[in-house]
This record gives sequence, structure tokens and C-alpha cells, in this order.
Amino acid sequence: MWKVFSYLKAYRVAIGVALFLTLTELGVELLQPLIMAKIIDDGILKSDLSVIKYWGAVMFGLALVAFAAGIANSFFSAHVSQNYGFDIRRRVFEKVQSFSFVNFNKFPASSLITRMTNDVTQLQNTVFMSLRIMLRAPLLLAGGVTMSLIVNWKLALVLVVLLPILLFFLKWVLQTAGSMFRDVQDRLDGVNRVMRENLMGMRLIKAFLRRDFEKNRFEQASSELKEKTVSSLRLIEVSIPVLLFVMNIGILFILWFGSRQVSMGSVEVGEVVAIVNYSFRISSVLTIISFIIMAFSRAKASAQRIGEVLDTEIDLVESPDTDSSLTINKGAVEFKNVSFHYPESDVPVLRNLSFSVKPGETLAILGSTGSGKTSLFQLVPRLYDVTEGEVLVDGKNVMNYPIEKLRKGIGVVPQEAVLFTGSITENIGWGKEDATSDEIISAAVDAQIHETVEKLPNQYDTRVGQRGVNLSGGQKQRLSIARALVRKPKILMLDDSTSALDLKTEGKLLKALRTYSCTTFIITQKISTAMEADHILLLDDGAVEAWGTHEELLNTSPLYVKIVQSQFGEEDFQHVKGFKQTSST
Ligand code: TTP
Ligand code: MG
Repeated sequence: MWKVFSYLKAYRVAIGVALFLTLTELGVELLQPLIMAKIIDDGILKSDLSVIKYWGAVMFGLALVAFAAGIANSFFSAHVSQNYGFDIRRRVFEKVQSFSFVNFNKFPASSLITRMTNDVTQLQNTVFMSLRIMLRAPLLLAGGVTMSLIVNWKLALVLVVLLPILLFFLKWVLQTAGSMFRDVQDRLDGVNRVMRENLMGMRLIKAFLRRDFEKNRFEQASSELKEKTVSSLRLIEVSIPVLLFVMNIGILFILWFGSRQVSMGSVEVGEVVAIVNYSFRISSVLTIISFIIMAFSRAKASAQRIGEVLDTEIDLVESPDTDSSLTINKGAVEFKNVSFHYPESDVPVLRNLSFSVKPGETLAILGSTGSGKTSLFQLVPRLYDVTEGEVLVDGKNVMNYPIEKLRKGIGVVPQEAVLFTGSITENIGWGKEDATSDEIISAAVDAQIHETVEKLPNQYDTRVGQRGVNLSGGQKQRLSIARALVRKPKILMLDDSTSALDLKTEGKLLKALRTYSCTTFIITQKISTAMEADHILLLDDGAVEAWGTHEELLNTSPLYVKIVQSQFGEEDFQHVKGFKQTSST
């Protein structure tokens, strides 16, 4: 948590200036009652107009100074707090970017969003408030007491006794509210989660008529947030009247005691007025301190939450024997006795896989749903690391590649097409930082999306709506293929990325892919796609069920034959069998 606050160090000069300005304001504030006392005792009570005029002018001058200092202080405080917030947001964002999937699984997306927005804002507000008043408040308190002691120590003893008790009470409030606000922020995560899921699943919710259900879910999350916030605020709100009540009793006592002293002649009226004046100021400072405590307890909770993200240890890092000169040259891929389970579970997902693919070859991966196809893909660009065995690219363990260079040579088309807000050009060009428009168009042509794009109202400048909603499933798939192709990868990995394409388009796409000198991994459900590949890997429950060409598998794998039959029917099956066998001989 303290680390989060330590980023303020970068702004120490501006903070120094802001605090100096606060002290100027404070100085004026503390001098004013003293001058008032002077005006009353030496001016009003002695009917000396020149004294009143002189000290009146001094007071006016000081007020001007305080005014200017206040404005300048606001300026510096805003500068520091805004830059500090910007800085933290950037750090959290960069940290999240470096997260492995294991790290990601620890923080729900909604919680990361709240941490990066609301929690940072809480910190910003507190920093701003601190620079404006936080230092002023305790100093005003200390200054108020000191000045009172100077003016008349007997009267001021009341304050000396009362204040420690009140401060102790406030400390208790700070501690209790701190943990309560931690709860509040967690509930805010909850609200954001429901909100996010709702917005993302809007179409589904409408289609399934689940509006009322979702409404209740949202209201529940929202009311939990409200209740937690109310009970936390209530604590702070109750503390203010308690403070004021105690202080007012103290002031009454000062007045009573002071009037007795005045009649006895041992205290001047102005002195009583000054001390009462200081006491009122102290009361108002205590109110401010309560608010500061509220802000501080919130900031403490937020700083903890941000600290958790920043302190997360990245578990997927460059290995110590990384060879920084390694890059993917040819694109040969080999799996050697690879076993894998996700770090958060013990269930084996891939079991003892061994196979190899030469540069430029195409490997089709088939297998029932949940058999581990996507998981297998993730091991090549090191989105996860193997549990046992080795994945080799161009004969070198992927662990030996600098992660950046490894991933640069790989084009991944995920199972679920993800697009970003922006134009078609931007979305395709996202795959390669310096892609020229020729490269983008040629990737689009190969991905069989060029013609569709040409028909769009603004062609390549057409904006893809939120999460690609103005595109069909197949169009989105082809755009994400184009995005991978534009990288001219050495290894291209298509995760069921042609599922939404008709056979004719798919055929054209596969033909275009052959012109790329890259090794292609293609997860597919379709035998028609697999038939074209150099090798087929049939996965069953994470293990190799069969390996070979289409013809080989027809002869060796009953499961493969079953899949072929289920997709083609008996008659077509004979045809497919015959066609492939004659065409290859
Ligand atoms: P996948 O590798 O996702 O299976 P698949 O790609 O073959 O399935 P589909 O055809 O439906 O796309 O999953 C294999 C197992 O691993 C499955 O039990 C779910 C589990 N799994 C995780 O635990 N975490 C993950 O991030 C993924 C992707 C899968
Ligand atoms: Mg999958």
C-alpha cells in the first residue's frame, strides 16, 4: 500500500510548494484572532481609532495574501493529484498488460476496471484534499492550541484536556472506516461485474427474456453497495456531531470560567474572545478532519487494492537461459512428451503429446469439444508453459526465445474473434505496427474479406462498432485472420477460425494460405478442411488418438472413420475415401 503512495515522490517540488502555500494560509488564519484581540483590547475598549485602522489594514493585507496563496495552492494541488493519478493508472495498465493468464484469473476484469478508475480517483481526491487542507488541519489544531496557550494558558487548558480524547476517538474512526471502505470498493466491483456482463450479453438477455432476472441481479449488487456505503458514511457522520458536542461544552466552560476570571480582573475580555475564536476554529477543523479521515480511509482501501495489482508477481517470465538473438526463422514445430494442466487445477488437459511439423506444412487438429485443442495452441506462443516435456520451435525450446521475438513470429487467430473499436484498416493493421496499406489490403484479399470490405459504405475506413457488432460472425473471423496474416507469421495458428465460413470461401482461404511460407496449425471440426492438411492430429481427451494423413487415418483410426462417416453419410463417405485415394495416387 505504501508503495502506491510512494509514487508521489516524483512530485516533491510541487508538493513542497503546495505545502508552503498551505502554511502561508495557515499563518494568516492563526494571526487573525490575535489581531482581533488587539483591536478589541487596545482599540475598541480604549476607543483608539488609529489602532483599529492600523490593525484593520494589516488584517486586510493578510487576507489578500491568504487569498492568493489559496488560489496558487489549488493550482499546485490539482497538478500533483492529476499527474499522480495518471501515473498510477499507467503503471497499473502496464502491469496488467504484463499479466500471464494465471495472473489474470486472480482478478476479475470488472475488478481491474474499478481499480484503474474509481480506486485511482479516490487516491487522486485524497491527494488533492491533503495538499489543500490535510496539513493545514493538524497544524491549525496544534497552532490553535499553542496560540491559545500563549494568549492565556489557564483558559487554554480546557482545550489541552479535550483534544487528545477527541483525537483518540478519531483514530478509532479511521481504523474502523478503513476496513469498511475496503468492503465498499469490493461491492463496487460487484456492481461493475453485473453491469459488464449485462452490457456484453444484452442480445442474449433480450432473446431469453431474462430482463427481470438481470434487473434483480443488478439491484441486489447495487443495494449491497448502497448499504455498505451508507453504514461506512454513517460512522463518519455520527462522529462529527459527537465531536462538535464535546467541543461546544468545552467552549461553554471557557466562557463561564473566562467571565469569572474577567470579573476578578485576571483576564482581559479580548483574551476570552480570542480563545473562544480559536476554539470555534478548532471545532471546524475537527469537522474537516472527520472528512479527511473519510477520504483517507477510502484512499487506504483503494491504495491496498491498487497495490495488490502492482505487487502481483508475474509467473510467466523470460527464462534465465533465454538467448536474446533467437528468432523464428523457418517455423518448424515439435511437441516432445508434452503434458499440461492449468496452474489453477490438477486435471490433466494434455497428456504426453509428441509430434512434429516441418516448416511450411499444415497440421489439422481435430478432437471433440474440450479435448484440449485450444490449450495445445496456447503452449506455442507461451501463453501458458508446459507442465512436462518440451515445445520446440526450429529445434529450440520455446522457453529459450525472448517472449517478444517468439510471439512476433506467430500469427494467432483465436477461437472467438476479438475486434477493437476503430476502422477496418486499424483492426487489420493492429497485427503489424508498421503495416502499409498494400500489406493490409493483400492480407484482406487472402483472408477472403476484401470483397466484403469493398462493399461497405466507407470500405477500409468503415468503423467496426463496439466489439464488432456491425459485422457478421464470419466477417469478424475473416478480419481476425487478416490481422494474423498481415504479420507474415512463420507459424499461423487458426483456432476453429473458419467455422463460420461456407465451404467455397473456406476453400479459397486455404488455397491463399498455401502461398504463405508459414507452418499452419488449423483447429477444425470439418473433415473437408482436415483432408487438405499434410498431417492430421486427432486428439481425444488430451492424448493423441491418431496421427497421419487423411488416407492413413482412414485406415488406422476407427474414431476418425466415425467422424468422417458422421459428416458425409455412408454414400459420400465412400466417395470421399475414393476421391482422396485416387487423387493422391
Ligand atoms: P480446451 O483446450 O479449450 O478444449 P478445446 O479447444 O478442444 O474445446 P472446443 O472444441 O470446445 O474449443 O479445453 C480443454 C480443457 O481445459 C477443458 O476441460 C477446459 C479446460 N480449460 C481451462 O481450465 N482453462 C482454460 O483457459 C481453457 C482454454 C480450458
Ligand atoms: Mg477450443
